[in-house]
Amino acid sequence: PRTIYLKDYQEPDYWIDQTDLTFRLGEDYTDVTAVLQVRLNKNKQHEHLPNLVLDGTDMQLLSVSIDNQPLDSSLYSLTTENLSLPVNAEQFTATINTRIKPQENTSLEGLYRSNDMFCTQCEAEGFRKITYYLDRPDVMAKFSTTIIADPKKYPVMLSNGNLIADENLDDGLRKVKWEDPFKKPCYLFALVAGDLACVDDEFITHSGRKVALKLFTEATNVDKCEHALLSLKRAMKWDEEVYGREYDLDIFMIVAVDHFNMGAMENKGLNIFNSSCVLAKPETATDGTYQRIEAIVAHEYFHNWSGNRVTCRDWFQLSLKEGFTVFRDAEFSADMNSRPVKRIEDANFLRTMQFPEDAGPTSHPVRPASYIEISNFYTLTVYEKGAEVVRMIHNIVGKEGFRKGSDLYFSRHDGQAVTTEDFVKAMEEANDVDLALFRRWYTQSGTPVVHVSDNYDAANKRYTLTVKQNCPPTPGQAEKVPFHIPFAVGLIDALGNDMPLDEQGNTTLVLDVKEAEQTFTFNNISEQPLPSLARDFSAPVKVEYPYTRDQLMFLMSHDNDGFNRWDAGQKLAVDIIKELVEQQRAGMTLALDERLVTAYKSLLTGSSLDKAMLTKMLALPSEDYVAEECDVIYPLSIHVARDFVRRTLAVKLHKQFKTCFDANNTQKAYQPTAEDIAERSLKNICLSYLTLADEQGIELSWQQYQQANNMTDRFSALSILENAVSVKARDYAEQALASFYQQWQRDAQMIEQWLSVQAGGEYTDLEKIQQLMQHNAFDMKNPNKVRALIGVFANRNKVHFHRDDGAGYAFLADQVLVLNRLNPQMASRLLTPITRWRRYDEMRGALMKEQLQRIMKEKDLSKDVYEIVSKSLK
Ligand code: HT7
Ligand code: ZN
Repeated sequence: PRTIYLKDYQEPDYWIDQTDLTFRLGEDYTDVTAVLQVRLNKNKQHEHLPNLVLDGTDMQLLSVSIDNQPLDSSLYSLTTENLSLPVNAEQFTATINTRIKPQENTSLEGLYRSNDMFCTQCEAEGFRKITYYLDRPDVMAKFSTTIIADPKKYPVMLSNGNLIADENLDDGLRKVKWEDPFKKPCYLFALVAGDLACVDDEFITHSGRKVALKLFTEATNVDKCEHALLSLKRAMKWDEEVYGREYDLDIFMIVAVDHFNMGAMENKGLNIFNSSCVLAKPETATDGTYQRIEAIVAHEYFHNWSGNRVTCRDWFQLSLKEGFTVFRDAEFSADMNSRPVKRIEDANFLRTMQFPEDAGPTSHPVRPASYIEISNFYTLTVYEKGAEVVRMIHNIVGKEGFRKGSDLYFSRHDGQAVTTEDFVKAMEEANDVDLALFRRWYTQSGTPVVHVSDNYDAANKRYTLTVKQNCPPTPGQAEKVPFHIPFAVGLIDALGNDMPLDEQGNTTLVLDVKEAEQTFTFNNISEQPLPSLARDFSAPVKVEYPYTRDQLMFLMSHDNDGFNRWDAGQKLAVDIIKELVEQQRAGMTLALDERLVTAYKSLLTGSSLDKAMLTKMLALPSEDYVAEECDVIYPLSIHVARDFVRRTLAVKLHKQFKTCFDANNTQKAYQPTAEDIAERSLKNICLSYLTLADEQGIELSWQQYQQANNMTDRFSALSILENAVSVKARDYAEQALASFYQQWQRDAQMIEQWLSVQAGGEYTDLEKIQQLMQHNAFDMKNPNKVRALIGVFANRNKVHFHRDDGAGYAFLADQVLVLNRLNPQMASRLLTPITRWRRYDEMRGALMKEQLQRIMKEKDLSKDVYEIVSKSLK
């Protein structure tokens, strides 16, 4: 397979100004007519008129004509990837007729079927499976879409923009026409046809325009639409208030589909959502689902400006829209819920999931320099680290400065396809700042490590911090130059108060770290302080400072920065768990440092933290995060060590957990408000500790499972029971799973939950997973089911996936090979856990590598899988 390089970018030879599509949707096949108004790109030098080379794959070409003159097949050339047409005028009309088979399309790219409906997914390069086209984001055209289909089977027929014609044809078919007044790249094209119910709402924009909001779903789900519509209206209002961005069409539609490779897609005026990311009602959705829906609905809506009105020049610029939009949705969620808790969740996610990517074989910069298959670059680096890069700019230029920069960016580039460089330039120019060094965040991969040492000179009341940065080598980047790191610092006195750090009395200063080594001096510091470093996770870096366990306990109860207060607890727990991992590996009896018990006790009894924050503080670092902090990963030892800590805390603090549980077990009517979500999360974390302590805890969970008035409480109880060891708990778990299935077998999202709670269960072995794959509930062609069963098993069920004989890895490789043919995007994503083989103990590393080599030998490897496997073996 061919590697594509950013350095080779060139404008296209031709532009397409207008694209008129006609779809005849049939049961066996669909015929597509594309009428393209093509114009020579005069920015480029041409000695003669080059051929028009269109992208296209997996379809049958029926006919082509240029300016209404049919072209004989001897006049054009056709390969499995391109159609090359001769050109003899600077402007012309190309008409292309193709036949496609959505019914057979299991890749879920292009036009495909989900249950009984037709739908599309064109980002990144799916449009080329619909018709021959210049499938690249810098080619922006105005589109019209005509859909002809049987109205009995497909009473709803949708596309981008506004409905401009609707007629019944003589042959019993119906024809509708949609027109999108905004020019767009083809990746934002969408079509949906099916027998769908619609829930209507409306939004009045800042300037008084009425926008019709429509959420389409299968009729059985109309009672699950309210939350998404509420979230949408909140997002529309927030974007007007915070960014001055108003919606631009008179209609905004969302469609829920069951078969979808990712969460959702921001097609202009017609967002398509994975059902699991849009549908919710209290009986079936957990608090986590409610919050995820709010965030994803907002994310896709925000793309209307950051992505659609201003789009990407090429796919190397993906973070231009994704990093910026993730930053926008994170700020929205912070405003709707708890800001410090959202920051903790995001930073924790980045450190746990993106840091390993940045240190692994597929490590790449936020703006990658090359790719084989662009679908492999919808990564945590492009999305989440990209959002952190935007956040750093926000912090450097300040809130008002950022608004000035975004205003300039949107007005300067409206209707254009641009680069991350254009974004940074707009920020620079609007604020008169120099971001020259800062740009390295876009081009260098890897996670910088910041080593901090300090010195207090009591005689001169002077405190110095010496900051050294380095970034480990990553594939293709052996040497790095220093990053510009905004490093937010506070100094804490012996009583736990923040010290003033400058004449204005500021207690947090952002140090501009720009060199490999720098020293910063603080004067008038009256006593030896304890530093609070990288406050609010001010940069996506690892910070090394030799805190003692006592100092971490002090920060846990005194740091005024919410993120660092939480992080002190994480650091303390990681340090203790790592010590236990060593004890376990040495065959010693495990002994827990009592200080962790003391710290947790004071959290439960004496702290003034709000409930959401307290829940975060009471959660131990995940096994994945501990693994990330280890030089060599011994997954089973980490599991045993962490489990030992949980059980010891559960027993020693039983009384405190019970008191906290009782105080928060208020049995209110369900509402997904931030306050109630926090209360439920605190209650349920207490319940999980109580269940570890004794049989009474197990009875309490069983009671909660049976009596809960909402899915958050019911599902928490189910998952606690599913992971509890006693015979009684196993019996309750079995009963609960059976009744859960009985009740919800017709609800797709509930079945996904049912599969995932089992897949991650401590007592679910590989044989049980294989049994579940044969169950009616499972479907290899449905990505949600694959993620829920196979994905959760490989990523969360550490005990059974990492079993000593390597059968877990062989199982994963088998499934990747099946998916390689059905759905390559899913196949390559599923591979991730074994690509990190170098991080594991020698035995496991070798077993994972063996499976990668086996996959590599497969004859028809997709580009998606080939790229990931070959990079992992390099
Ligand atoms: N922009 C959307 C990306 C997306 C996607 C990419 C590849 C394959 C399938 C996909 N479905 C959606 C989603 C987003 O970030 O908003
Ligand atoms: Zn996005």
